[in-house]
Amino acid sequence: MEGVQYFFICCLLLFSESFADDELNTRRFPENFKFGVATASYQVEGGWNASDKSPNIWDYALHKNPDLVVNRDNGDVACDSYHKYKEDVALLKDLGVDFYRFSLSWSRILPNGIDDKISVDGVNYYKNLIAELRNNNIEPLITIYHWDLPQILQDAGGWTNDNIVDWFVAYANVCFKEFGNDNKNWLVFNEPKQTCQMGYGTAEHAPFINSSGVGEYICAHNLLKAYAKTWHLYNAVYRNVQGGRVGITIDSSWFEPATESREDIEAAERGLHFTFGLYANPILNRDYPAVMKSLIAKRSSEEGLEKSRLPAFTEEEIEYISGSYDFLGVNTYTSNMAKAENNPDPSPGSHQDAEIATWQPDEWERTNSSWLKVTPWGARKLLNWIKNTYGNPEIIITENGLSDDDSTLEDDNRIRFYQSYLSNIHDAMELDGVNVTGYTAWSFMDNFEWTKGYSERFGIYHVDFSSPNRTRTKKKSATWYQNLIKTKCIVDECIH
Ligand code: PNW
Repeated sequence: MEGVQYFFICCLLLFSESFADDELNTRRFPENFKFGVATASYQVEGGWNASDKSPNIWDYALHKNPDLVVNRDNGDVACDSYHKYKEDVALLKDLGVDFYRFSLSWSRILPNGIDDKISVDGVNYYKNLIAELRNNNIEPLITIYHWDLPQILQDAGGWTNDNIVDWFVAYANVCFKEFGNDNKNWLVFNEPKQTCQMGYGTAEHAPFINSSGVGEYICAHNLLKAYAKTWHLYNAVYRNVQGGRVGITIDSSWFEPATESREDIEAAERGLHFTFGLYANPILNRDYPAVMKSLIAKRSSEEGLEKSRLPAFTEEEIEYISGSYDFLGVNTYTSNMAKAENNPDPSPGSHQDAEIATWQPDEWERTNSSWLKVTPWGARKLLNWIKNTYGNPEIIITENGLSDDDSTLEDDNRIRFYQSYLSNIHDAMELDGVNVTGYTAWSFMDNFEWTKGYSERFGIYHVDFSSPNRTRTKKKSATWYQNLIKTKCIVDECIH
């Protein structure tokens, strides 16, 4: 009998301990902490050939080869926000967000890619959207580039042609000039890793170029130079008159060492440097991460190459890029386990070059996206790593969210997801001193989830893609988020 009792007490303890891990932070977010929601041009706008807009790399690739996407979906109409922006802003107003993060379509503003001709209709679309937001007391947070390069520039090599540095800066200049009086926070790029690794490495995203370990690094190199030049342009020409701030959004999985061995801890650290550090280190510190430079140089020489596949910055470039930010955008979704790869794959590629093995254990809660497992603790660890690696920069979480399959508007899973991630983010702020000033839910509404089309739904508003009207309907999570914004509290009642 005593044994049975003991067994029960043990179970109870174990049970309550695992619950304790899940306990949510019951204090309010600071008064000045800002909440918003996000979208991106190709994922929501539609109007793919409205007025003089020219095709971007997604338009082009999906028209040419519709089978690249689940159900042959594409973004031709998407949520039709090009026509329905007033309705969108009315929903945002009701939701009560402090800001709305959206992106600009380069080929809508500059149909030729270069700045010889500015589209009046393209510029007016964004001016109208921004005015509508401002009239409703919602701050815009503009992403200048969220993956939709004008196809005409891709025809000339896109991000692997180093002329793109000037093409991009000319485009950014138009954006600052046209919209900078009304937009004070700029994200120059969204997730360069996906642009370069998936676009010019593994061919999973437009322009679907297969050049692992070569094209993807040239892309990164040009993108970093374009980024710094854009920041310096703003700094020299616009900052005094417009008074805004310029940063970049970088994403990474958290990498959790599989064991406490030095090899695995270093492997996990390498995972972070090869994904986050590739972009963050030149900007927030100096140059590419040392471990990337040495490992890629070693592997390149083993391949018989005279030069490293990772291009080198000059001293002058290192200096110019270093410190070119006013805040850092971070997208956080998931985690991976990491251990040292004992039999490294010798083929070129940013994944292979890192010489690590990564996986997501079966026990981790799944979502409707194969890569996205629910690991709220990883968000806290990633934030701490950024703080410790880069000297505690100001961070805005520019995306976080989960997908489901369109089966319910009662999306309790999504509410639990947001609660658990926000709880960890709040702990990172309060207990670990990470300087987070804002949070953005991905996404405002269901939208075109790249090669997964409309089969993966991230929205807190539902969109009916079978109706010509693209009817928006509030999900339960939107009601929950509305309350969070009002109370700054992630649970029913906060204690402080
Ligand atoms: C982000 N991963 O993409 C993008 O910024 C959004 O456009 C996208 O809709 C959203 O997250 C959801 O996917 C990611 O594999 C795509 O780790 C893939 C990954 C991370 C972010």
